[in-house]
Amino acid sequence: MKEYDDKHIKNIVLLGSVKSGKTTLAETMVFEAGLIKRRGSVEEKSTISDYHEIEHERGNSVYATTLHTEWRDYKINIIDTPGLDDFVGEIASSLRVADTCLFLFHAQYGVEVGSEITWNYVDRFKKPTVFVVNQVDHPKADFDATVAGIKAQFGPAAVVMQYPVNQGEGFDAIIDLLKMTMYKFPAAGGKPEKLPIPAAEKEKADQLHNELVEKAAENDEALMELYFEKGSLDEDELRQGLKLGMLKHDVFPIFCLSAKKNMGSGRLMGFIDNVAPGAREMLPEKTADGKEVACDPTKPAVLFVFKTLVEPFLGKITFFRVCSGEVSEAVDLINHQTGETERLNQLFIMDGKNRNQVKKLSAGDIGATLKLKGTLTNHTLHAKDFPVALATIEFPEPRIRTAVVAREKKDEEKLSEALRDMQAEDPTLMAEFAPELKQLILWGQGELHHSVAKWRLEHVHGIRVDFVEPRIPYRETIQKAATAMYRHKKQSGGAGQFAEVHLRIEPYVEGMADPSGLSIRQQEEIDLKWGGKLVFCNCIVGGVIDQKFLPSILKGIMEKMEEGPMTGSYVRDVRVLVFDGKMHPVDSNDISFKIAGAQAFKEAFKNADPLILEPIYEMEIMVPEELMGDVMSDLQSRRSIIAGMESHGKYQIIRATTPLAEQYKYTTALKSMTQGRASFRRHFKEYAPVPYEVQKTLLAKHQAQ
Ligand SMILES: Nc1nc2c(ncn2[C@@H]2O[C@H](COP(=O)(O)OP(=O)(O)OP(=O)(O)O)[C@@H](O)[C@H]2O)c(=O)[nH]1
Ligand SMILES: [Mg+2]
Repeated sequence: MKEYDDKHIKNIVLLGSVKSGKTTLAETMVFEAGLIKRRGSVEEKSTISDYHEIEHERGNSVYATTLHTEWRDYKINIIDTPGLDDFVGEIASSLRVADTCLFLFHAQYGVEVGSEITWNYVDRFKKPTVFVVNQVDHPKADFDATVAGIKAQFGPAAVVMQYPVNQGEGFDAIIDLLKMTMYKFPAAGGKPEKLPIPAAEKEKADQLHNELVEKAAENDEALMELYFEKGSLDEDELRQGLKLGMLKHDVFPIFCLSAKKNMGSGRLMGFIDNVAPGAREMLPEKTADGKEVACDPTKPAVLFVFKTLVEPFLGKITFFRVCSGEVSEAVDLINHQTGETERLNQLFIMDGKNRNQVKKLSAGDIGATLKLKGTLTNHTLHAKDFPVALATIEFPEPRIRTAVVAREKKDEEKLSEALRDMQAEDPTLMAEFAPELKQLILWGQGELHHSVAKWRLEHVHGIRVDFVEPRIPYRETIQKAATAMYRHKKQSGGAGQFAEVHLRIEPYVEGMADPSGLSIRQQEEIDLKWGGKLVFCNCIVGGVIDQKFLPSILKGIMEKMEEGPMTGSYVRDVRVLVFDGKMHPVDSNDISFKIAGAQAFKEAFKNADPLILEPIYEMEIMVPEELMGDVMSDLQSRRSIIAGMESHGKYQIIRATTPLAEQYKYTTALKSMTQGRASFRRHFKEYAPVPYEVQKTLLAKHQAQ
């Protein structure tokens, strides 16, 4: 394979909604460059990028895949990402190492709901962006409406660079406003004929050309002066202005093409070569503590690991970007996070599952290696005397949960290990054993994300599992004060046991008054690890219980707080006042007071008007206007309180609060209600009392258990 230096490498990431044509475009870009003889298709399950079995099964990309093409003197590294928002983690990591984003839209659907989430990431990193309106050959393609949608959503920085002359099924020509040329494609696509702009299009093309020139000039004073002097800019000046604007996130050129018919990909690649900023033109990489690492091949080597993947038969692949310096085969680097030396025995440029072995990789390039043991996503590998830790990828928090059960008991340990490995590969998955629920909980981005995890457990790790409804982390509390006493007395043979505890419990609220009729001698305020508080007060008078037994009483109470009297859930927000009791000079000991404390607490709890609390989440659902009614009535059937609605272009944002217990499989429900055209975010809000009927059911269920 030809070697490219840092000045001839461009790194792009393909982003955009589901089925906008990212994978097809990646394939076309490789084919058009002559690197493959036959162009694969998503339908035939033969693309370079979607090579995983699960992607074939689903017909969607699931993993971000790296591949490359070569156009003129440049190597273009491409990362093809999945459009489904279940796989937003793949977008976050790809964006971290790409320089320019190609943001695709389907010309029939325009700006779709998922774009918003992806755009939040692009905007956060301020990566240069090109909008690509794909599928202009679609019978219902509407380029102008898509452009209007893009401008409404992403602002006036979006500027038309090309437009289709005859969109729809007969599409075969594009007018390019930088070159002021018409590109007419042969029926099979590929290399176009360059023609003058036809008279009928002249006026429109001139007007759009002027808009483009103004946009390019805006970004540089010298260019602005030139523009005022000459009334125009030449091609090179335009390119310069566009590049500056793209670097500042002030210009987003809009291209159009048909990836499927291979009409327009060559011109797009030409633009990437000539205008899209290269690795050296980007802002320097930042270290975790804010220092800069310039993309410079003459400096010591620094690699950032953005992805790891375990493939059957191949083992672990580690994907990295060379941020500084150069690496050659068999180089030893230090993993900053583990302090271990890792040897990169072989270096590869990955095209999907195909490995192209290379001797060296230079700053700005993206490559991979095999068999690194302790290196994970977000780690930095650096030359011996150049210790740096690069800023890491911030992955989105998981949105939904499920409980995982191994079908066979013997697999339980293997399951925990496999989940640990999968988490290292995909930090948007999170597995934890929840002691209060007594379940292994797997958090993820959506049900599809979960089902991919299940598929991997079965097919890669050989563990058959069931995903079951996770229990709800309820809480218990009280609504009024109650008093109780408990005497623990045991006389059997040897040493006896004796303890008597009298206590009062009260609902705890922030800043509550001191208790009436009791005076607190000592008070301990405990922030419970499951939320809320326990305030434990010693109100003993006259030493009826020795000071030394109070920790044991507290221990007994904590046991009941950890396994509440009603449903076995954690208890929160209680003040306990121990005010009386009795000791025996010989038989009293720690264990007796622990038992008496626990039992007195349990007794008092029953009489204190106990209440079950459930977790409530704030939901934000973005949905096309015409589907709002369905989504609202579904929310109401889930005991939600609608907090408001707000319109956002052709979408409505519904805000609601919904109990966690009503959200099982919500992403699937929402997908099927809206054919995947809605998205939602949620975060924990508070614990709130369950309705009376629900409490009754929960109590009955617990008693039956
Ligand atoms: N007519 C037409 N169809 C296209 C074009 N580009 C892609 N398609 C088809 O659109 C479908 C989706 O294409 P993909 O390339 O898988 O889209 P994607 O954006 O990678 O989709 P995800 O990975 O699921 O997000 C496939 O059936 C493609 O053949 C195009 O330019 N014109
Ligand atoms: Mg795809």
